[in-house]
Amino acid sequence: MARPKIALIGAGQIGGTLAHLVALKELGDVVLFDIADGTPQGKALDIAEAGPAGPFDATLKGTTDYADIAGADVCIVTAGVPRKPGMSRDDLLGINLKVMKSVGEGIAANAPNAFVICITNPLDAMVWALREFSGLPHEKVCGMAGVLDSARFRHFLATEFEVSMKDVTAFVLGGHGDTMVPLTRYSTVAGIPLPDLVDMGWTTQEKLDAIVQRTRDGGAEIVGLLGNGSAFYAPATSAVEMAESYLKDQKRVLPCAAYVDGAYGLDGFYVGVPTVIGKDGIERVVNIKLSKDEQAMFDKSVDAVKGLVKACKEIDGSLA
Ligand code: A3D
Repeated sequence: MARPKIALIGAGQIGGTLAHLVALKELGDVVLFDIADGTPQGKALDIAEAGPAGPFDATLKGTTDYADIAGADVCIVTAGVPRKPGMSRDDLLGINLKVMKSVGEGIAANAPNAFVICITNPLDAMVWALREFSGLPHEKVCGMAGVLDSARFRHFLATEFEVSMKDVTAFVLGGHGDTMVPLTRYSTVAGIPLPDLVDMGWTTQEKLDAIVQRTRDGGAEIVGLLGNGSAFYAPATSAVEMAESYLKDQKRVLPCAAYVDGAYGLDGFYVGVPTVIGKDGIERVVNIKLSKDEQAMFDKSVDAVKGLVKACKEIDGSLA
């Protein structure tokens, strides 16, 4: 059986890390695409040369020609520009919207059966635009944010409790931005919800509130430290977890920016929700019951995303 083909659209910081992870995990052969001639070819060759020592078997090709992604099983999109210190994700909208148009058209023409994972920011609006430009089925186009946001939450919690990250689960809903909604009562250590752990004296409500805020600001914290780009190791690892669930039909329950039609009071909208990812793409949206406060936070987050989608429509008339 032929190995799966994984196309990485954008060969920058996240794209290069994705290629390395995909190869190390032997998930398939990699095509790295970018408009900056030399970058995808150089990174593909460098990673291919790591194969013998890895060791891993995978072919890697760098390209500036969309024809090379033909027949890809998975496309992971990071093309565009990242944030600089002081910028919000939303400041990237105008420039990255144009990039989504060319990427959407390139995928539609060459890899229309792929499962597409968008990472480009502002995430929820860009995944919506990418779906519109590509015309692919909604269940085959999604965005990576929730896995990263909940991984950050889990990391902070595991550090606070001094337990293995493997035993910490976390639940994050909503758009990928300052309005994201980390849900403490659905986040646990070995099944024990966080509010119970506060009652048990494992931490205080104040410390928990600070961790929730740090999770919301997780991207900005890295942007501030790096000074010239945004996070890439954790985002790439998170997207690979989603791609693996699709390729191996694992049916993992993972939060991601998915098309929600009917659940959460939404009719046809991309936002972060828990989903089941399997061989058919986003196979299910998990519709949990929210408390009044949680629903209010979720609605605020949805409104922020709606504002960005509206801005996309104003910039590009073909989206209206
Ligand atoms: P960077 O290292 O700049 O890589 C982006 C690459 O895209 C560069 O190599 C560009 O040459 C390339 N590119 C630009 N325009 C095009 C085009 N039209 N077609 C193909 N390639 C193009 O950025 P990065 O890898 O650090 O980040 C990529 C994106 O991910 C940015 O928009 C970030 O804001 C976003 N990001 C999202 C998350 C989420 O959790 C959603 C986290 C971190 C970064």
